[in-house]
Amino acid sequence: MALRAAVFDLDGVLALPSVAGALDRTAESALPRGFLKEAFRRGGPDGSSARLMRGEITFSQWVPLMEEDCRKCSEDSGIRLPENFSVSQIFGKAAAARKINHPMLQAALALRKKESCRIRMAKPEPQIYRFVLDTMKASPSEVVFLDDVGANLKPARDLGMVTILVRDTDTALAELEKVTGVQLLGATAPLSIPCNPSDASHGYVPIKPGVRLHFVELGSGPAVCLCHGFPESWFSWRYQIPALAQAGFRVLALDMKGYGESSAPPEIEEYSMEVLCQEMVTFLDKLGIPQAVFIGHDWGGMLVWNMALFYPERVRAVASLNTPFIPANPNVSPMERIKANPVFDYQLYFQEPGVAEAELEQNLSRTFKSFFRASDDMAFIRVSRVREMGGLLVRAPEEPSLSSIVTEEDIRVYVQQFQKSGFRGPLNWYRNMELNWQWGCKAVGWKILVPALMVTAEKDPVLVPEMSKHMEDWIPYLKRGHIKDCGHWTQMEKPTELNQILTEWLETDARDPPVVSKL
Ligand code: CPU
Repeated sequence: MALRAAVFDLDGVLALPSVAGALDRTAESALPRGFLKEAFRRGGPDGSSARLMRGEITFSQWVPLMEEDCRKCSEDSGIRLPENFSVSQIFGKAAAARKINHPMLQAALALRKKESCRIRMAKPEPQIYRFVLDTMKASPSEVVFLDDVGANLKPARDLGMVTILVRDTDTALAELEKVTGVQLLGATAPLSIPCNPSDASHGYVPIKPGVRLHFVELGSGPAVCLCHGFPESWFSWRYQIPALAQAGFRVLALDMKGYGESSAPPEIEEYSMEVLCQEMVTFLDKLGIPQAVFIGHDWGGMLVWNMALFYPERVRAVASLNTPFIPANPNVSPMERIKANPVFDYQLYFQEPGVAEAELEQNLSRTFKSFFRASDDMAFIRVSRVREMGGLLVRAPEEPSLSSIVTEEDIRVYVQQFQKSGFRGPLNWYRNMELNWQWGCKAVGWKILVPALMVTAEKDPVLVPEMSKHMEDWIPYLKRGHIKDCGHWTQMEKPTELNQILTEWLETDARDPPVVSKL
């Protein structure tokens, strides 16, 4: 009979190293082999460890009981416990060191079957195997069962399941490949699973009368604020939110001012960098967050560099995708600079209130399908000679094809987000060039010394990597990431590559608590 279900043990198979394995090593170094296992088994099905495995008691309730079991085993066997013996330390360390076994989880996803619940049974009790079969409505011969403990495989085998003893990931995956006929090896890329708007936790922070900021939150640990660009949404971080939360951070993905469920006041000056940054500080104040890591893309990137420059005491670390940090030049007005670069022509088109709003709001689905395209997709918008052509979307078909970087459902989310406030607030971010420059001139000569990361995208036609070449002059300890074959929409075009860069940087440069809290 063909296999229909693969059942993966968690500890030691989907998460590594196993706590049991760590136990063995501890026992090898400090205690005779088998001592801790013996203590673990003490009391049989009514013992403390069996109750822990069935979820009847918590880890912290179990620790003193296990200490007691160890003491009794020591008395019975005459084996002396080491002086600094601590169950909490042994298990706590092992549990903290555990990491998701990505190739194995990737294989589980590839097989697209998963099963997990608290059922108050523990392996190798025979009922748990029958429970799995009932839940999956599968017969034993349709199931392959993976565990790193041989004793747990026996009842499965006795029932007629195929079993795989997991000693190392590659060998186990090779066996799983053989029995399922599904290619699983080589699928080692870290996961990038998007989050779904209706499953997310949504928060709302009142900033000042008439202005609130909306955000989606996931995870616990140091706070990480994700700031999107034009014309996007908190949803642009859908692939990053679960990955950064999984890496041990409290992720807050904002709808920036003017977007989605955040307020969108009509006045242009409400969107100057100075006001936007002040409001981000209020956002932290009202949530009681002394410092956060700020990660921004596009206009969000511009905002996070300014946060690092003007409010370094609130910035644990800063990262920008695509947008370089270029200090204001007091001798060159911003309009002069924009006019000097043909790819910024669309920004001149954006200046007249109402014009771009009318074009971009006319058919939201067409607007987003035209914008959100991969670097190698057919381009429907051109950023230069926009005024001369009479608009941004003049070359876009009425029904643009769907790019590989979005689904129809993704487009529906963006359309729904923009139905509330349209493009006026988002376009107002472009209409404060002079004010932003004056504010930026106050910081001439200042350096950014908080941990910083610049991620360039090889094929962004506007924010080209070359623009970032002088950043080390102002950010001497800058770290860098670069993503090949990536256009402007970095988070959705290369989620796996980006998640890898961000999690590695966060783990090394933003993990520890801040040295000082300035609140
Ligand atoms: C161009 C035109 C329409 C829609 C999207 C784009 N971002 C892609 C680029 C939009 C943008 O203009 N960013 C600013 C950010 C601050 C620095 C200058 C560029």
